[in-house]
Amino acid sequence: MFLHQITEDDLMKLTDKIFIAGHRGMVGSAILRKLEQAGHTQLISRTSSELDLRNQQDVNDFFQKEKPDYVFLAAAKVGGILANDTFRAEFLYDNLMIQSHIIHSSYLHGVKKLMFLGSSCIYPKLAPQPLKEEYLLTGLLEHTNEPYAIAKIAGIKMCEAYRAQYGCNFISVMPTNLYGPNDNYDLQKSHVLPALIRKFHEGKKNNIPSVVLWGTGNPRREFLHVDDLAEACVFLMKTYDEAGFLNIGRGEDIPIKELALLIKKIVGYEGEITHDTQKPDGTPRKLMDVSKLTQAGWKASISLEEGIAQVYEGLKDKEWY
Ligand code: GFB
Repeated sequence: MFLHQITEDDLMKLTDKIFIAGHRGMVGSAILRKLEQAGHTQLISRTSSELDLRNQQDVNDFFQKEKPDYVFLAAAKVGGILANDTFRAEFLYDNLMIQSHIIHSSYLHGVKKLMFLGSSCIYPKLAPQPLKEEYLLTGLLEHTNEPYAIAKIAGIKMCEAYRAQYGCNFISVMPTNLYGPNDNYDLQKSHVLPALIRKFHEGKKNNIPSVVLWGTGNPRREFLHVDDLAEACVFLMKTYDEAGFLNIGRGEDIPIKELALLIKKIVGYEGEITHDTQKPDGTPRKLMDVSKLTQAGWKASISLEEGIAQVYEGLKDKEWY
């Protein structure tokens, strides 16, 4: 399919077939909710037991059969800093396989438009802040999540290459750290925000005198609610057709130790906070420059405090609650 002048016919219609890869994950389920709320009726999804995205033949057979018009590539093997550093081979192999098979089959079967979702960890560990899209590949990556970052960078480059050689309208977006419904609360594999909500809650419930924070608490992180991300993704799928990828964030960050105090307050935990400095700090900072996104016409709206309070409210069904 050759990239032609984008016309009215190319805009994502409510009756177009849309494949959300990774629809049970935190990002995929948020995009699915947004599309359903907008009135889209032809939404296609497969669980990982129905379709192993690491199997090229199965992915191609699926595209052959379903012929989606649009694809949100939100399927990935994801995790926090410890999971990334522990399962390095799986983070590289699974993500390379999943994204390569979906991007290639989307090309073979004439998908109108594909959105590839990456992550803010693609940037060099010590890049200037806030992170501009042009800083990609200008320095060494953070060791703990290098396999995942390399896979995501390969996905960006694959979308660019398929646009250049085949005229595919494949776009890439790089969200900052995310939180929200369907997050992972496994204390070894999760990201910091859900981990601290669970630790402070269990501390309060079981009267535990102190909660352990990994690392020094000095790194800074930016957090975006996944419903904000999903809204940005649907907006950009309808309006953004350029070659370059886009950062998606809120444009402000917080030191981990302050995040801990905020979550402690929201949960109502009254004990102490101690530091396990044997655990890695990871990247000192990864604040996204969101000026390209702002120019594209989208801005985040859910504040960190209201977002965390809303997430905490929704956890009552968890077995550890
Ligand atoms: O969220 P997190 O695991 O991932 O860690 P990254 C962020 C910071 O929080 C690190 C600290 O400095 C952690 O040491 N932290 C403090 C904790 N307490 C905890 C805790 O109980 N659990 C966790 N997990 N962290 C990830 C990348 O990096 O960012 C992924 O590894 C992905 O590939 C993701 O890019 C968005 O923000 O450091």
